Amino acid sequence: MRSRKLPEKVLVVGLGRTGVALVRFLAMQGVRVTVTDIKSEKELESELEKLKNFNFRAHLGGHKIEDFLENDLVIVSPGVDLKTPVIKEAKQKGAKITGELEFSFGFIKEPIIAITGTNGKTTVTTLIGEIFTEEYKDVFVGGNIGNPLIEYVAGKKVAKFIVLEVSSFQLETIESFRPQCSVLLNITEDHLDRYASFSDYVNAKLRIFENQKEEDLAVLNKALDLKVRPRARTYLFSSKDLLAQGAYLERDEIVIKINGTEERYPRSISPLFGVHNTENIMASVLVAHLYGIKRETVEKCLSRFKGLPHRTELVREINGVIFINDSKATNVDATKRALEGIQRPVILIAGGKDKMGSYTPILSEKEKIKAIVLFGEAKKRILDEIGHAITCLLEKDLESSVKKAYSLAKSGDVILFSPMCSSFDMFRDYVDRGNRFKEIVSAL
Ligand code: UMA
Repeated sequence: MRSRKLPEKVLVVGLGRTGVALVRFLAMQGVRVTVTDIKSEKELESELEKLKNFNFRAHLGGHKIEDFLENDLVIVSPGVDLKTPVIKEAKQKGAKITGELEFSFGFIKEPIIAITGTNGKTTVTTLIGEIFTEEYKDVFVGGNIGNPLIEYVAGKKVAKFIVLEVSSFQLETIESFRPQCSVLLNITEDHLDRYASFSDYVNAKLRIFENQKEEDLAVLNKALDLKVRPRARTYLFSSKDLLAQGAYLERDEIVIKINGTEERYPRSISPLFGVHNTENIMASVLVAHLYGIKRETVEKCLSRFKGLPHRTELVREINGVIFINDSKATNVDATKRALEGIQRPVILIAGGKDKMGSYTPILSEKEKIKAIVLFGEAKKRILDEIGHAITCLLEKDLESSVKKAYSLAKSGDVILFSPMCSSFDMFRDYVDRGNRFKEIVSAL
């Protein structure tokens, strides 16, 4: 375990994955740790079970200002909004507040490759992680992908590289976090239920570059029209334009040009479909080349990486109707990208918790959409925004939506479950939601 001087008393806010990992680490270090969560003891049964051998205090069922003020440090989970009144008050009264990413970074000496973007970041983190692991063996792959960086800090293994998916929520609380290489894939509307405006969301994402120095690396999508340029040496990738330096698509080849060298990979080497995945692959291969990774390693990893569950995942074919699970599509742009990659008539199943963005971007794909079956909290707003242009049918839950979609489908059609919304109105998370979709489809 890596160590450094720690505060005596720490408050952890939120007892999800991040909170559990933080409490474990802090308790192991002998810190007096208190955890607070708005959920009750009953609702947090499984999290508390994971901590039964650790020494800590739990103040559940709400947050109390005293907890924030009597601890030396407050570490908030990424899902906790810093605009929550008790946090604002604590800040005003002088509480020291940080996030898990910044706190964990204080223990790290190893080079970090950090990946952010609205969509594709888990795919790119996994792919870069696979390529680096193939080449260097000892690599930690984590972050927003599911295993927070503090788990690495708490462990015994020393990695040569850390490949980290970072979210805008995690970046909101950084002060010194400095990746050696930062990757920004794309930015489109998302999380407008948390941010006051799109530009607030963009600014949170751009903080990935904040502490980088000239000797660091930045990999960016050329399509991003950024107001600020990173201080780090910047390399672009583009699925539209040819570039003198960086990564681009020329006919059916991905070209990587760095400082006078050129490598070409056939696009077909990867089984992942769609322009969005072409961009994900270009970003990953560009990073691999910037770190001098061998071509054979890149080729091997590209050809064997079949993608991740819940991201345009083929589930089943029944009577010529193809079912695709894209539960991870929690914003409109992700759904649009999934549709762009499908060349057949589509019956779309969508809906869930509304993140208050616009749903109209989906209309660019309306020619291939036969109907949209809607369920969940956001269904009425989606209907109001796009019902004039696409047939929309309202259902009460996921099961009735799948049955309705199947009743409308003909051989050759695709039923795409790509919700455009987050899952929290009816499910634990997108994984739970995607698994439920697969169960329903299996039972048809
Ligand atoms: N809570 C409070 N007070 C509040 C709000 C929430 O106590 O005001 C509590 C909740 O009751 C809950 C806990 O906080 O018990 C949950 O904390 P969390 O939402 O931070 O969830 P974690 O389980 O810690 O997961 C987080 C990330 N979640 C979010 O950012 C919302 C996970 O990303 C990440 O995998 C994990 O840390 C490990 O790093 C998920 C995600 O949806 C996949 N990320 C968003 C995205 O990808 O778009 C950003």
